[in-house]
Amino acid sequence: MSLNKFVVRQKRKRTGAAGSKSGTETAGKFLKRETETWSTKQRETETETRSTAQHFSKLKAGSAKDPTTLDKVDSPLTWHKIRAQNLDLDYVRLYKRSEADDILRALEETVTYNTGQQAQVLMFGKWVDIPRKQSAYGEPGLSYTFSGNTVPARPWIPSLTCIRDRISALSGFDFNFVLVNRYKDGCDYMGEHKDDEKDLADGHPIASLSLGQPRDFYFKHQDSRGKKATRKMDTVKLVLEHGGLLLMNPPTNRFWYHALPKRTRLSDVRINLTFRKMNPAMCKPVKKGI
Ligand SMILES: O=C(O)CCC(=O)C(=O)O
Repeated sequence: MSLNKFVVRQKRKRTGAAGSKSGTETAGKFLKRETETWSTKQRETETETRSTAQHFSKLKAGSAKDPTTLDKVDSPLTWHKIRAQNLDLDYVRLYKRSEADDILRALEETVTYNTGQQAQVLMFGKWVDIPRKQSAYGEPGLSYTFSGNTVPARPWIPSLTCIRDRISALSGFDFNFVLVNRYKDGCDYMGEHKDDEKDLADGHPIASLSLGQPRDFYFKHQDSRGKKATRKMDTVKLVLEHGGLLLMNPPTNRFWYHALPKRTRLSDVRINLTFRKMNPAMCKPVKKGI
């Protein structure tokens, strides 16, 4: 399928989480811009659409489960491969709307978010509140350190393990940690960053599941950022849908920054789960008392 057809098809399918009108309109506008931008850069960014069986037969030998087993479970899934230089993404609408609604509801009831210094990051020498709510769950003793903040893993809860296990079965990778980000509305956001911290295991994708308000998401190559840019590379833009799973495969996070920008007119909640494989030997010790 050509890139244009993919984007247009995505546009037709797009609806706001829980039918949000504001979400639908904003996502629509974003995609209209995208259709124009993306059509001019087909040579640089390629997308490809394939079934789960085709998708896994293309993964490196040994890294994925038997594609025939996967197909029985997940045959309706359609994967989209998005590539640019050193960028390798897979996107699939993993959960249908009613399933995603149930998961979002369960997470709203069961996830506990960090407060106090656990909910802050160090920016230019000052502690500032994270512009969203955050938490982490995973194996005992694991933590994730970024921007001066060490987020310890709370013990796994069933509402997260069932998603983790589904994504593991589908991708063939195991995950021992999940970072949970909750955006109360479009004023909450995540700034440009790379997930290239030392405590992340090498060679492992980060699996990002989106629930709730669809939001714009973009990738910018490290050489093309800001005033010190050394070359011009197109920004890769996506809309992350309710129930959509994005796999950020290596080496994407070594070269590309990503961000979830503010969209102040959007009013609905979004929760994002990034399932990760942490390297226990590199995790900072966890302080007691969360
Ligand atoms: O909410 C999102 O989709 C962004 C998540 C993200 O960038 C991260 O966890 O590193």
